[in-house]
Amino acid sequence: MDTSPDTSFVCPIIIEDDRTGLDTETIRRALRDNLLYIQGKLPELASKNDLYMALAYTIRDRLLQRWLTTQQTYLKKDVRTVCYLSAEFLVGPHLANNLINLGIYEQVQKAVSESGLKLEELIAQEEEPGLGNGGLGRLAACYLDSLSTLEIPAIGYGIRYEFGIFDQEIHDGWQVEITDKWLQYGNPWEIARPESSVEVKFGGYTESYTDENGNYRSRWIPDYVVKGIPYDTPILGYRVNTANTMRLWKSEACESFDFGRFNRGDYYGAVDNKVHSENISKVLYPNDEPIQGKELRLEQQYFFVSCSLQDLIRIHLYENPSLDNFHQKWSVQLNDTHPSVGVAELMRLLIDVHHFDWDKAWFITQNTFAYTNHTLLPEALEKWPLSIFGRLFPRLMEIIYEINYRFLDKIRIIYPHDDGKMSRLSIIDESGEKYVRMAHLACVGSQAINGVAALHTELLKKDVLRDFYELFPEKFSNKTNGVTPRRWMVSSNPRLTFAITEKIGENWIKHLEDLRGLENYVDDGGFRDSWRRIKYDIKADLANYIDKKVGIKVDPSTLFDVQVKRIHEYKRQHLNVLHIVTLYHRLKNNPNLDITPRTFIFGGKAAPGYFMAKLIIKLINSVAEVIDNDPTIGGRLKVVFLPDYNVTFGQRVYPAADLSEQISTAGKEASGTGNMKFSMNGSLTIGTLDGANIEIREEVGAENFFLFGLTTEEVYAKKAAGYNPQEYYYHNEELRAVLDLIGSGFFSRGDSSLFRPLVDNLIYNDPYMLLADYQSYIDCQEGVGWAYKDQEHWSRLAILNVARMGKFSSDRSIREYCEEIWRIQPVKIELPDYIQANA
Ligand code: GL2
Repeated sequence: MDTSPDTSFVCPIIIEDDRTGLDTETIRRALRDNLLYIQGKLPELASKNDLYMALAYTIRDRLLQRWLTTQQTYLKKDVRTVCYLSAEFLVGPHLANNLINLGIYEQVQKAVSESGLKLEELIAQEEEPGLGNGGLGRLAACYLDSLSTLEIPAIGYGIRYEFGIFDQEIHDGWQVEITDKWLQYGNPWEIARPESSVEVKFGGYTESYTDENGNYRSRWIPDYVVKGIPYDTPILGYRVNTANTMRLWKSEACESFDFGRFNRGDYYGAVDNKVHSENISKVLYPNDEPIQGKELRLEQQYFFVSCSLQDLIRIHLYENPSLDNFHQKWSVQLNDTHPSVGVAELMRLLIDVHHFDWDKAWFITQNTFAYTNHTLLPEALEKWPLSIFGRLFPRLMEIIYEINYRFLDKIRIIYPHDDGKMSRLSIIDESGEKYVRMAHLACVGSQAINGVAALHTELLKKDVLRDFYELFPEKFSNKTNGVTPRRWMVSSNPRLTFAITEKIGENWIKHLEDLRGLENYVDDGGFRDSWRRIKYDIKADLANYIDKKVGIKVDPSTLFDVQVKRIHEYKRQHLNVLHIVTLYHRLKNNPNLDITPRTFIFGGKAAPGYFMAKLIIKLINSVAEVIDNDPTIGGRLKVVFLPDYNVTFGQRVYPAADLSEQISTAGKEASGTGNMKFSMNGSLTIGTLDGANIEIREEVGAENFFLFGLTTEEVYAKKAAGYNPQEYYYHNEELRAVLDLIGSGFFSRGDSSLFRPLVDNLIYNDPYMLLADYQSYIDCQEGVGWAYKDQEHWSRLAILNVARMGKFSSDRSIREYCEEIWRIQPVKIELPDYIQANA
């Protein structure tokens, strides 16, 4: 079958094409058409999902010209392109975002309502692609949005997991994981490109041979070969014509059956290969931090990286005579170490397939890659046992040995007789069982290394990657994370967007620094009034949602105190619980105590194998139940755990929060990005000096931020001096009462063993120093309560928070990457005349 482009086909496109028009009437016609001809449904039998699908196809049609024109322009202009390699892209639902970016929300709303439907209901039909765990995957999605909006040539490469992050249900207070079947009714936003499939080798052995020019070469004879099929999704920028591509790879067997085996009667053996190949892109590993030792995870990483690099090389050779200038045309960003095997794979492709000599290949490789580190947790630094790595990728193992050998040769000259240095820097960890250290491979093979918030980058330099920093300080820089205001303000908070735009125009959506203009209105009583009304309405909507979802009635006039993020001990959801139990305990002792009524809202998934995180979820739900059923509390405290926290739910909850909980142990959260989303939507932060909290506080002003807890230095010092949580337990009566209450079985129907592991862990171990930060947190929360009572004052702080969040747009982050790491310029995309321009 011939799948190459056939240039003899000439067919002009008609101007008033139903697939490109942006006016209400054309959209209405197109919607009806797609319902009939794509969904195959008559209107009277169409389900909401059919209508959603018809609308999604209608909108996708309007992206296609922009997308194809973008790709064509890139090819014609032979541009430099950034390629973002990420094992996760947590993009969230596409429909509403595309409507906003195209500027046709109102037209579509009208077109839909003329057909007797509600746009919001159709938007709610979309099954979100949960192809990520949390912050890291969501950051990749925000960056794709900004890359397109800033008109930067870019491709995002990842894995098209058939099953994304699990859906979470709560049964009897416990998390239960349900398979995420996001593809079961089809995905209208993607286009499969089987004609661009590539093959990836696994296992087997290598052999050397002499080529026709007398050069020694290595050949990889694999055990099996897996096919990667790309699925493309257009990512449109905000009110620009640029639509970049997110290309996700699905794995398949090269042959459906191994006929040799089949004929020999080994039916199961023949099917085995197919099953194994398809398994590679089957499921996202649901751990927030790297997974150690799971062979399939390593296969996933190599699979998508090899597919992507082969794809880049093919695109490159389409426009360029050789790969000599590969590094001048592509900048490949490694989103954490998950894709860092790419360093060895590009070397292999250049040397084995394209016959470069080592030095030239290494020059190109080093100048192609850049590496972002996303974690400070030592246990999260990814390393793979040599035994697994070498068995799966025998040729890459040889290449890594060679890279390491040459690298250590240089180190020996710089630091003679320093064996400690050598073993600390080595890509191979030889201290016990041998491992490949992925961060070391990434550092050695990249031209730039960055952290994701100022503190994080400093700690990388001082601690985690210290030896590398000493060796090549010029490679290191900080790129503080950001989030896209298109999704996290415009799409998720239309009421606030309207109120802001009414005052300062709409420029802020693309230039978030312009929010500063809001400071002029902070003294305007009328503005503060409407600000509060808006917040109240949004909270009332969330209250309805909570009632529908979990059957708990909450009062929108109470302080909405929210912590939504992955459940992890270092994020300290249980510190939040200690505060709740403290308030409860105080109210029990003094029923007339004057406290600010609060609704505590939690959301987040625990890794399925993470016992303590799951116990924290159970604790939250148990405390919620007891407090809710205690008439003496009289609604002054409510605790809600909302199941299945995801992007869609995030869009609902950030706008409704009054208080954002960012309470990780200082020095543990690399950056955080939820902290930014809350603050942009006018909630105040209670937080430690950790990750991007520090920069948020710097921007919004110390007086507009509730700070508590130990600093990173204090944490280190306390640990070094032999931290003993029991001292806090014995010296702080209230803390002891709270821990004892939890340990006594009071919240667990008398079962005093249930929360024992959690309580004991705090009293005798407390690795995340909750007890050390407890009093400071409780005092700070008291300040929050008082501040909230003065609503005028609170609104002032909230407005100032929003006004000063300009720095945290992902547009700013992407500009910094472009200028300082990628050296890539924007490229304007001009649509052909017959396409109707954006609104
Ligand atoms: C994380 C960090 O934990 C988080 O602090 C950071 O904001 C994001 C994005 O840089 O990256 N690292 C990581 O492995 N996950 C994160 O969310 N999963």
